[in-house]
Amino acid sequence: MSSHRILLVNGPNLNLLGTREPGIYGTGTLADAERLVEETAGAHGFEVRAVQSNHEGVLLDAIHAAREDCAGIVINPGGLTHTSVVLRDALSGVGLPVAEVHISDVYAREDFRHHSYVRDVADVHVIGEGIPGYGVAVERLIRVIAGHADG
Ligand code: CA2
Repeated sequence: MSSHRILLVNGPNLNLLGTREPGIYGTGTLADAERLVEETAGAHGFEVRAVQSNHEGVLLDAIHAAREDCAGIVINPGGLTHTSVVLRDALSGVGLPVAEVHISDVYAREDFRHHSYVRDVADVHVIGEGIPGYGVAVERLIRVIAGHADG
């Protein structure tokens, strides 16, 4: 492993966390999620680069750049989970370990949220555990980075 940095990617609308829909997403904010990932990763000696964007191309550029200096990616793609072949291609293209996170239980929601283009290019899946799920995801991702196949 050449790098001790993790890329944290949050997709469209996740900047709205904590402002609306607390019944689905809770009351925590994007800053809370980012802090949790930083603290959890930091305890294992990893730095975090956090990116949130409402623009797909910005997310793709961040994922491509991770190839140079990151050991793995934690991503909540937001609604792009269910629509984006290009996001999936970017993740498989960089070849880093990936943890897919969803705050809500997408399988208990509308049918269109049941399919994920990211699912089978991710090594770790944490779904429906709220904001604490980001901490679980980074712990499991670091296990994969360290060479434990089961995450
Ligand atoms: O549960 C998740 O983490 C999701 O990735 C969140 C996405 C949704 O499209 C996915 O199906 C599941 C939506 C993020 C939007 O977050 C908001 C937060 C507060 C208010 C409005 C939107």
